[in-house]
Amino acid sequence: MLTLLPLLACTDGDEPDRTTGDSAADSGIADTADTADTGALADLEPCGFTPMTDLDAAPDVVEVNLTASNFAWDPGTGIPLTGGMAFNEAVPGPVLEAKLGDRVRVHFVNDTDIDMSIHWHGLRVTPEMDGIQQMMGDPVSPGETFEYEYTIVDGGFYWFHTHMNTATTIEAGLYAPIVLHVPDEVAPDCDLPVVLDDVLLDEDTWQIAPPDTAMMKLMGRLGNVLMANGRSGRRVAWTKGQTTLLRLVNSSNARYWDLVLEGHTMTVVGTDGGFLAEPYAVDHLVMAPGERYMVVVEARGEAGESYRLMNRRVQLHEEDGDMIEVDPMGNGENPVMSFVYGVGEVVGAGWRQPAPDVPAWGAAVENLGHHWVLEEDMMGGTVTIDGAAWPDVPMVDVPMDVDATFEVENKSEMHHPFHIHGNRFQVVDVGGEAVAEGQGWKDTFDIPPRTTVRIVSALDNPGEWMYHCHILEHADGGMAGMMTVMEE
Ligand SMILES: [Cu+2]
Repeated sequence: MLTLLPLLACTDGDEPDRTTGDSAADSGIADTADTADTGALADLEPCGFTPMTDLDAAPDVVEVNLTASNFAWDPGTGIPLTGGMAFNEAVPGPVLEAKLGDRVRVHFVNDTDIDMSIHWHGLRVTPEMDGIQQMMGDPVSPGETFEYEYTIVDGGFYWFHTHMNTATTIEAGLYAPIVLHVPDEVAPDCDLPVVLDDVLLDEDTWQIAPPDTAMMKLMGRLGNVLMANGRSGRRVAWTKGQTTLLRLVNSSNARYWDLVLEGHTMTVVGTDGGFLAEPYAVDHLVMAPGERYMVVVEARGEAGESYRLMNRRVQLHEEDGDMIEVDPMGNGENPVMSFVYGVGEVVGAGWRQPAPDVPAWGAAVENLGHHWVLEEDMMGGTVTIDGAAWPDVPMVDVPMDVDATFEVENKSEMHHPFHIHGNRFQVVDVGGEAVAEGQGWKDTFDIPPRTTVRIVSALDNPGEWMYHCHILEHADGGMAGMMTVMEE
């Protein structure tokens, strides 16, 4: 039944010869025209990225042009998606690069045929620039422009995406990385954003499958093609000895990734909101939709060797009323990208952990800001927070500049990735079990089924902020509310 994914596995050497619409020529994350592992090195992408062009010469100002448009991009099948959309004609969109303290100006043009707003996921901007006020009141309509402007107050790895009809527009390709440098960062040999995504294609037309079924609205829309940086099968050049910083984001509508990198240890050096106090090594990494991790990898392989970045988690997606496994290799591997060693060896830059900006809170904070309850009624087909669906979820009011805990209780049988705009948080405990020290700032975190997660925040960014499940079908279906951080 599922014939698509084996074709896209990057270990295959027998991909059909198709004319490839090169979708990512301007993405900054280098593209390759050939996904087949031919053994040739000529098709390898350099390890790194090119940021969006900065139009302002001032050292502390980043000014860029950003246009959303209908754009047919190729997810690696060789067949461009006619229902696709893109920022600056690239999927993912071009990398927005800045540094702590910079003023960022984005000249946004909506060249699509639907209303839009841009959300800078994880950035502590002002409410007017967050995309939510526009969503609720004055969207950027087709043909219109909007000037987004904000100051960078956090370093690390973030992303931006549309925040209207998100389940449709993010599936269509409207997302891009944000790389924010901190002063004491030592540049690694390779700094590579990797956007993990999936897209659900109709297997007859190889185009984006029709709108969501009732089941998808409850279970989330899981794709049948897995992609890294907008397509399957990218091959990235590595050299023995080099240090790579992988900036990972899960932009999938609903898919949880369980990421492994063959033959290499990943050392987690940062999470959603910047660098950790204590890096830690992992052999796999679970990422909920919306989450980011920054990991460092030391390249230890030999010339000619190839190592796959894989999703080992098997999830089911619905197709013609049947539940289908996305597991082309039949063994939970699901490669999406590979790293291929060239000849030679370098003395790498190594990695020096930048100074973290993470207070040690722990269980000391007693002020309960709010206790949220997430529920999902499978029979009624509804998802709710505090017994209601957007826009009827009661407003949560909390005072500014007060350390407060929040509890998110998941009464459903599904995982929900909970995302809060405007203020950053740390996870204190999950199901009553304390999270180990070294935990960094988060803006998105998994709430396991039948579990309560406790988080803590300093609530230092005032205004009305949205919070919601980052399974986009749940967010669009009403699992979303607003919180006011009130200035005295
Ligand atoms: Cu959810």
